[in-house]
Amino acid sequence: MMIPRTLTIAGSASQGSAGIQADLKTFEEFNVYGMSAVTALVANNSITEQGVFTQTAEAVEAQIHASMEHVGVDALKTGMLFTEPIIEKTADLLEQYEGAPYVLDPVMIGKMGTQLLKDEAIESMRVRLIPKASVLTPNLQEAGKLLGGKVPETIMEMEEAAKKLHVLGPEYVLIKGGALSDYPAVDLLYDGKEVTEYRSERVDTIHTSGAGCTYSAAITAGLAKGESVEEAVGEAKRFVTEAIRHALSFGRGIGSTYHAAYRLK
Ligand code: PXL
Repeated sequence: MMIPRTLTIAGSASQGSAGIQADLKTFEEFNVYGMSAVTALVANNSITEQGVFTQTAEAVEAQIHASMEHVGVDALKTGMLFTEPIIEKTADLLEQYEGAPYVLDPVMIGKMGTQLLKDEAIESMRVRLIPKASVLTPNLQEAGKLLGGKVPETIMEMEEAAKKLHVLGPEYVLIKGGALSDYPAVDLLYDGKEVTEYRSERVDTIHTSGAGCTYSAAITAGLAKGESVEEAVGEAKRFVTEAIRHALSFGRGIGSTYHAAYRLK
């Protein structure tokens, strides 16, 4: 039997809410085969991300080769990449194995404030990876950093940022407005011509750890199945909204999105 094959190149979030744990759980929910290349280990809990233990670019390379050569990949995503050498290596390998749709989630800062991408690596993400992306999925803060400007504060500013990010070379930009607390949860998808709006009601919760990872993993799963970007984003938005609505309030701080909520509702 064959099922669509997906790969996440991302960090391990020990708490289980974000990173490769969120990605693999989400892939399973979409009935696609999930593989991983681990870039770093983050020892996190609901209060703090305590330690970041990075992997070498060679370790990441060996893992990516294993998936690409021995199984094959129908769609992939990147999450926390952390260092410039890891970004450079990932970009080299994407050139070598080009073809599969690629979702770039430009993970920069954890919910508890830990830096998950080194400042000096932002330029290499901009130059080497963003032009290769089928879909770039920044939140507002990440959009501001990638553009070297201010963080968008209105839907109009989100639209401007999406258009500027598109100039960097991805096929689509999906800018996520979850942090705009005066609005429903509005995300904008821009393909270079048209802006499509995806809207859900705002769920009143602080327990959103892993929401961005889950969203981009769900989009990756849809693309692996051969869906269009518009279809994959629509389904992923519904999936992540349920994961947030039924979030799990573990610990004393920020709890986890519930990756199985969509199936169980
Ligand atoms: O949610 C962002 C994120 C992504 N990847 C890893 C993380 C986190 C947040 O903690 O630990 C590995």
